[in-house]
Amino acid sequence: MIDKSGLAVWIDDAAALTEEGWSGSADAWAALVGARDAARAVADDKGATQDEVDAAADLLAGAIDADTVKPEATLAAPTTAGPFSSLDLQVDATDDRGLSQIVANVYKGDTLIASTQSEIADGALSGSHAANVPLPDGAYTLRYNAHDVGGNVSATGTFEFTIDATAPTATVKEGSEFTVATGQTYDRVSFKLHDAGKIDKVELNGVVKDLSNNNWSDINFVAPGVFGAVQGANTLIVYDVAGNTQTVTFTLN
Ligand SMILES: [Ca+2]
Ligand SMILES: [Ca+2]
Ligand SMILES: [Ca+2]
Repeated sequence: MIDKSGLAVWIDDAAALTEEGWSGSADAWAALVGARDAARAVADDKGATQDEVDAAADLLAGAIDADTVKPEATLAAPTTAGPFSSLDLQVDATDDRGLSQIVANVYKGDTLIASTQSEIADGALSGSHAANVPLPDGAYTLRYNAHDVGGNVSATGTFEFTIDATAPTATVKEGSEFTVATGQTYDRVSFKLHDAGKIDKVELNGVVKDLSNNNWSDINFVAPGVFGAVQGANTLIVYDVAGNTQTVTFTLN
């Protein structure tokens, strides 16, 4: 005697489900419809064996029990809008059943500039995707999400940031009140500093002088004993807010 009672229960359960009410992926719904129709055929087949009945019931049960819960993706980095000399990103994700992929794409306006992703092995319940993306100077939008093994996709998060990959400039200021040159060396020297992404600070022979963050700045009246300056060779490193540097060497008398 073939027992089809278990199969009948799963068919009833499947009949109660509608595509409109289905919160899972389209692929999972298609699999459910296929399993449901196959189960009905087996139920109607008077010649079906118990193995065929049990297999149809298992297939339908698995399709009904599909993963219908979306993963969640969160942006771990960046945490500020920059500017950065390049993009260091990290997206963390979790899922109730298992992740398959985490994606982070960089857009300029509506144009995709760079796509990065990590495959998550073995359906791990949590995962992380990190990437470094070199980009030209400008304003960008990061869009990121996570996919689970059931084909569900998390909400897509967005984050605006700017890139400044251009080093600042340092120009010797003219005028004897600022700069006194004797050939290739100086009694004293002053610099005009500029950066489109704003000057942050200078470092003179390892001595850091923080400057208010502005596009234009100055480092004036550098002479031995001032700001870490010494007689002989000096090294001035100018930093912008993004961390790009310009190194200037000069000799003081
Ligand atoms: Ca899921
Ligand atoms: Ca810059
Ligand atoms: Ca500063």
